[in-house]
Amino acid sequence: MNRVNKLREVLMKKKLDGFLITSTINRNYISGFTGSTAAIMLTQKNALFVTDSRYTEQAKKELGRGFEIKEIKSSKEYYQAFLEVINKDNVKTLGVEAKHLTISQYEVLKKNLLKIKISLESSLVENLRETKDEDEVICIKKAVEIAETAFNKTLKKIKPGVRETEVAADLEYNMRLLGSEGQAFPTIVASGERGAMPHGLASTKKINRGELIVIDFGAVCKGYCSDLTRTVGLGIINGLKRKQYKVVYEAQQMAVSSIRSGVSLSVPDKKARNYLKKNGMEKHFTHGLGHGLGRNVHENPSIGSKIKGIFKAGMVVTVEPGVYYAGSHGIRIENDVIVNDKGCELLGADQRRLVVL
Ligand SMILES: [Mn+2]
Repeated sequence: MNRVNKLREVLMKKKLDGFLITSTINRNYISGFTGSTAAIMLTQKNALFVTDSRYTEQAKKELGRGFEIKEIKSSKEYYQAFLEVINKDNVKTLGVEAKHLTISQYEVLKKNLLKIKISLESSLVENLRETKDEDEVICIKKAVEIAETAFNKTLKKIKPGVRETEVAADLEYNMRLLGSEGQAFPTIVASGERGAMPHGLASTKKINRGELIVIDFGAVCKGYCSDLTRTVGLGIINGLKRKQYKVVYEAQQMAVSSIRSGVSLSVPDKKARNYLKKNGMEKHFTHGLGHGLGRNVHENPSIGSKIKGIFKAGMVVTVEPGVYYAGSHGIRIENDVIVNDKGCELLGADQRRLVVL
């Protein structure tokens, strides 16, 4: 079943006569349109795609079957186009994407669509996006491969006195050369005590001998992201840090081996946390274990000890335990996996040994 029909089934279950898609990513997922300005009004009978003259030709090329394209000249005409469908299909309750509409867009919508009930919905399309089809998996695998290859090249650039920003720039450059459409998110390079900030963006700090460096990065392939974190050392790394690295790696492996379709989303986080606890490190693991990965670098489902729901085959998620020691250092190891019925497939290589440069 195609994505439009899957969404129509959801609307039926939710008793929504229509659904307005305004989020760029959801619109792209449902229709194939890669442009930046358009809205989709979907009902059981119609799929109206409203855009302006900049995108009409592009929409004709990109849209899947079943969409009717309407070109408008001013933003007011959006509402007239919506109203036509609303009247034609007798829409009484219209779902909107509450997470993506601004308050002012919502106000204008209410003012223009006086007669109908507007229902604030969250995650209707996002839930469909949780499980990936084969084509999507190919893109994510490619994005992982690009990120890994680029990272292995960048490792040669990490030397005493090199700034974190230089490492980030080199990594981003290498990913671009290998075909990445951009960065999945701003690259994190956090060395020494900056590593204790889980999301320490690359700064102008110079990297010194004896420091661990947390590098979190991702490539983009056909709109799909990868998300990897590597911790590497420079010079001589003491035994305690090496021990901690080993524990984080083992915690990650335990989490990975617990993932399978049908298992609760809370299980791998608990496995990792318990193992860190046994080693006296769990209070330094200050975030959830991971998250869904796709068109957004963070998408449904979240993977944490308090998250409800189960793993489904086709989900792509990150597994990223980390420990953070304020004033000293941080360690995080992140890999991406695809869930299947027997377990999960690790994308790219795991990082068993601490790489020391
Ligand atoms: Mn991540």
